[in-house]
Amino acid sequence: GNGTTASGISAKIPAAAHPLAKEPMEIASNINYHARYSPHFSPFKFEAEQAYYATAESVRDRLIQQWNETYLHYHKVDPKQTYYLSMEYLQGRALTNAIGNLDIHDTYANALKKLGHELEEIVEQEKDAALGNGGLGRLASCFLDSMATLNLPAWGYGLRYRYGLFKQRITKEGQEEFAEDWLEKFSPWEIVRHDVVFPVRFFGQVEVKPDGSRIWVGGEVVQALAYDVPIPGYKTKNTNSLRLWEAKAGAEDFNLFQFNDGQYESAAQLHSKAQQICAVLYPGDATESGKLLRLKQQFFLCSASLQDIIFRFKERKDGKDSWQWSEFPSKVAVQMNDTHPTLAIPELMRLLMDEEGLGWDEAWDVTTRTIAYTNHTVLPEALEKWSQAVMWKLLPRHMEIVEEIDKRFITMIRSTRIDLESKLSTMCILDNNPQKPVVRMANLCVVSSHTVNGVAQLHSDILKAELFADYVSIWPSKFQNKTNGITPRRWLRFCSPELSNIITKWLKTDKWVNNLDLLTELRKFADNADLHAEWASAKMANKQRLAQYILQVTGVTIDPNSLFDIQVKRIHEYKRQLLNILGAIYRYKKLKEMSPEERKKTTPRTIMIGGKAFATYTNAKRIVKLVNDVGAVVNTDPEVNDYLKVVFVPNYNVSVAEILIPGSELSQHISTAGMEASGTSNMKFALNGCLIIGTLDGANVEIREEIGEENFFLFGATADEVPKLRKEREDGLFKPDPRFEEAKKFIRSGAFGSYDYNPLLDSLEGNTGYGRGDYFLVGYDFPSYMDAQERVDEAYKDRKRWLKMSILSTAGSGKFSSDRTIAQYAKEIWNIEECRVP
Ligand code: NBG
Repeated sequence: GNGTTASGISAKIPAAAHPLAKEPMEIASNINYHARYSPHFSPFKFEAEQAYYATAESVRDRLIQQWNETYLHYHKVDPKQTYYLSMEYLQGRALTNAIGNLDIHDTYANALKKLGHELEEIVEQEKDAALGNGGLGRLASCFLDSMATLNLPAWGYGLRYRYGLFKQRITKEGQEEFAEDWLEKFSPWEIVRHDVVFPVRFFGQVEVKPDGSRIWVGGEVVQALAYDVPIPGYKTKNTNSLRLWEAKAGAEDFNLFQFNDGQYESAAQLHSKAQQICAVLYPGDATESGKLLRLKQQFFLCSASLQDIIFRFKERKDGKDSWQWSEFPSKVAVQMNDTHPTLAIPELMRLLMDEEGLGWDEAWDVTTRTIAYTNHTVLPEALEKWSQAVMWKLLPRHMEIVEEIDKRFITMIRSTRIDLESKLSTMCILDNNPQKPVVRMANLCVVSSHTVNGVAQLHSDILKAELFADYVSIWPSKFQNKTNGITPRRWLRFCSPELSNIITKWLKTDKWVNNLDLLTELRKFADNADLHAEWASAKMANKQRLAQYILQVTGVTIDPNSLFDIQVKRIHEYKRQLLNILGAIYRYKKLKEMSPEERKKTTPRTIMIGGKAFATYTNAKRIVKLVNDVGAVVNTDPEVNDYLKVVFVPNYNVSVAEILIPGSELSQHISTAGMEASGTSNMKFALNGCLIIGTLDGANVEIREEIGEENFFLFGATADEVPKLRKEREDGLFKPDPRFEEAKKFIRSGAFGSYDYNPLLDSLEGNTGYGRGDYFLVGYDFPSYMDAQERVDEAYKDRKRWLKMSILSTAGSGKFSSDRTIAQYAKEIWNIEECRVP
């Protein structure tokens, strides 16, 4: 009926390329064109997968058009530009986001209908681009969206990992990891730039030239090849770029002689070495693996990106009158996303001195006026320290430069701040401890950056008061706060069209999508019965969609009328999924003890927990196993089934988050105070009208301020109480709450199977020490957590009150737009301005 032929591709609709098509018919023929003439599959098929690739390619034509215009415009205007260096980007899917930002969603949906397909089904064909571990990588992706939306001349730089974050499967043993092949077929969103190639060297030695200058020679040289992922802004022409580097060896590196001699492996040795560099994303999230390959990856990103930046700087200066290197910082801002790209500092110094001939002072001035650093954690295991021996071997010239930076820093302190002499051993960059000499990357960043920022107010305060306190006394104005944000496009407008339409209707404008502060207007209607009805029906639709999904991936049926309670994030002891599941266990036990009449008075709940555990993080994996074991018992217990379900959501990623978050009513952000730098899913949940149960940690503090303390279920110790509480615990002064003891005992009794949970439970007992002796204060916070949960149950019974709180959560979320965050970075750190493509 829709005119498709046996070949699947519509014969009635012509195949023609219209990169700028506006009408559904033109778009349909554009999609048809790609299905026929960019064939990635055998012809005669036009099923969902083929339709996805053809659709994506037709959208890509438009993105390329805008990208080219953007590049030319920036070239002509030559504004100062920002280069965001990050080892991680958690982009997720691109299709819905692209057609949403280009404002062509409905036209594409119509066009696909003409071709016999539903857009909603087509978009499901896309694999997530998961080139990141967690919040840090997703933040980088939200930032790219905001930079384009705000028309800022800004680029992302990263690596094109062959295998991104692993795929998680749950078996009887718990979590298992599998390689996720996001490039299995190919990605239609990347454009290879065969003309953008830079050499990157490793190993080798430093030679001194007759004039005394130094030069790095020898070793291995691989080529960095650029792949551009276009990043469209929302309802603007500006389309920026995420440039991902791939490592390649050249034909000259292939030893034909050896190959002909039958030595196939050694003939292609350099090729396989090059391939290893971008083979996998390193498991990062708050743990670091001190691997040579990881250091190679970091240097590869920094070197390729800086060569590209310098190339572009010179290119734009070509043909103009004279220019100076001292102008570089007025054209270039480099932002380091955590310490992973720290090598940008010595690499920029090296390029300026050894390649461009600048002296130390001039190179140092340029470097320190260009580079800024964002810190994302205070966890000691995540503060990178590289072995000096490894660094000397891999990057001999850079180590000379780092030594010199350190030496000059120490001299400066000794000559100007003798009072800090006793602090020097922790402040300097090289830790020369003979047992294990290391380079402290965070110290190198602080010493060499013009600005250092934390990612939420509390976190930035802690940085200034503790981790970087001694530097604050030297450079008080170097330290800033930039509270994280999320893009309202992906995290509300596109993932919940239902709620978005209601907001647009009540605000009488859709301008909130890129001016999120407008949401405060919703406060006026917080008690309006009509809004309540609409709000509740949107939430119900999203809950039903979520229930469908849960059934499909876990086989568990959940009731959309129960309270949907979600905790999704990487599994880590400091994030305290263990507190959540212990609470669920206690709830289960109490339900079992109740009479059927008493049970009927409780608030039915569905607790969903999802997240990946780092493959070698044993306790995190035990937590995953425990959640699954509890679910297996609770979900098949007919006595409690109508009142409680516990579901582990497998393989949590960006696309799964886009289903979970809109359907949530309560979410848990319950880290030990002072340990979660910011958190960003808390912002996504609140924006979607989900209430938060949480501690005073990270951005929770600011969320609570914005949405009102009466709309936030607060519990737990505060960050400043934590050290004292740990000490008390250590001194045996802690008296556990009987509910806490009861929950642990219940697990030990074998209620959830025979798996040995003692090591996990033992981590909640005994003397404190990092990672044991209840360092994360689960026991201390348990009673106040349970009390807060009771307040949740009560509040949920009052529908009106709950809906009002839900509306006020959304209404108070304006501050947490990444547009606000990026506007602040642009003004207060980068000093860049809008450069709108006409
Ligand atoms: C993470 C923090 C989160 C924060 C994100 C983004 C690292 C090193 N840090 O709290 O744990 O939201 O960064 O800033 O991954």
